[in-house]
Amino acid sequence: MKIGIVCYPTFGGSGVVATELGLELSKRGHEIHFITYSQPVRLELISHNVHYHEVNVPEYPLFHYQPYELALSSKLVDMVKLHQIDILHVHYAIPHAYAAYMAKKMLQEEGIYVPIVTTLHGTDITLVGSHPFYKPAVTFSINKSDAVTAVSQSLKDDTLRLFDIKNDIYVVPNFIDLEKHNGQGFTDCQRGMMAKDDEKIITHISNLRPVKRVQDVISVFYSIQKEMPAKLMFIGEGPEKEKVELRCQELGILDKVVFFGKSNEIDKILCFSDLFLLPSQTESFGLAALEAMASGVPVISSNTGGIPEVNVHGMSGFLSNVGDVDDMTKNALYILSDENRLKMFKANAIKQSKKFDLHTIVPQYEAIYEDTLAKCLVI
Ligand code: GMT
Repeated sequence: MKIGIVCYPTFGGSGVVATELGLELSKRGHEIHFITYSQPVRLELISHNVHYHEVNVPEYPLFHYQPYELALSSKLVDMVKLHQIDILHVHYAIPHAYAAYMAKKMLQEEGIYVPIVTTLHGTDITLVGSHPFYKPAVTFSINKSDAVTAVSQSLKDDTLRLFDIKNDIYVVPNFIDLEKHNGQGFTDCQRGMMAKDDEKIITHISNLRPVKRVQDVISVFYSIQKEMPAKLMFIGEGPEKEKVELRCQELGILDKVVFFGKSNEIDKILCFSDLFLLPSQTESFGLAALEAMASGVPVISSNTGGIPEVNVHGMSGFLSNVGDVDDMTKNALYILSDENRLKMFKANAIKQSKKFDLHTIVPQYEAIYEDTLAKCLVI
C-alpha cells in the first residue's frame, strides 16, 4: 500500500508513534509518505520507500494566523495525485483530520478517492478538542473519517462521552520496538557517568507542560533522596522547566538533578534508570511509561486516563491518585529499598511492555487500512 502519514513532527508521543508506525510499515513493504511541516524528530533514516514531504506555509503580513490547514490540505491533494497514495492516516483530529477531509473532497472532484484513517491521541480530545471553540469541527472531522482509532479504551470512552460520535472507534494501543529498548542498540550502558554505584536513578521524560505535573516529580524525588542516595534525570523542554529549576534550587537538590533537555537518546538514559515517574493530571496512554517499562524501568504513575491500561498496579509499578505525592513516594521507596524487589519489578516491567510489541500492534493498523480500502471500493 502507499500510505500518507500526517502527524506533529515534534517530540510529543503522537509524533513518535506516527513515525515509528511509518518506519515499521515501510519495513513490511509499504510505501510511506510523511507529510508534515518539518521532518519528524525520530525519522532518522530515509529509505527507498520512506518519503518526507514538507508542508510550507508562506508568511503573508495580512494574516495574523498563517493558514496551515489550507496549506496542508493542498499539499495532501498534490501528494496523493503525484504518488498515487492509497490511504491517508492522520494522527490527531486537530487540524489533521479536518485538513484531510478537505483534501479528500477536493480529490473527489477530480474522481480520485482516498480514504482517511484518523488516530486520536488524547490532547485533541481531552484537553483542546472538546473546547467549545473547536468542538464542532472536531466532531465533524471524526465523523467524516473513514476509520477512527484511539490509543486506549479510556480515550475511546472519553471521545464518546465528550462528542456526538456516529463512527465506530477501534482501540489500537500504542506500541514499542522492544529491540530498540533492550540495550542492544548500543554496547555500553553508561550508568557510571551519571551516578555513584549506591545512588538510585529516577527518571522523568515529558514536554513539561502543566498536564505533566512536574512539580509532583520534584516532590517525590525530594522525599526519596532524603531516605536514600538518589539522582533525578529530567528529560524534556517545556513551559514548566524554569519553575522546576527554581524549585530544585530552593530545595537544595540542584546537584542531584540532571537536566537533559530534548533528547533523541532516551533509550540510553532509560538503560541505567531504576524508576520512572509519571504523575500526570491525565494521559490517554503514557507512551513514555511504556518506553521506560520496555527498558526494564518500573513506573510510579498517577491512576488516570489510559495509564492503568499500561502500568499494572503492584506488578510493573504502582498507581496513585493524581497529586498524591505521599503515596507515590511510599510506593517508590517500597520498590527501591530492596534490591531483590527492584529486580522483580524491573523484570515485570519488561514482561508487561511485551504486550505492546510493535509486531503485534502494527498489523492491527494494516488490517484497518485494508478493511477501510475494501469498504470504500464497495461504496
Ligand atoms: O502529552 C504528551 O506528551 C504529548 C501528546 C501528543 O499529543 O503527542 O501525547 C499524547 O499522545 C501520546 C501518544 O499516543 C500518549 O502516549 C499521551 O498519553 C498523550 N498525552 C495526553 O493524553 C496528555
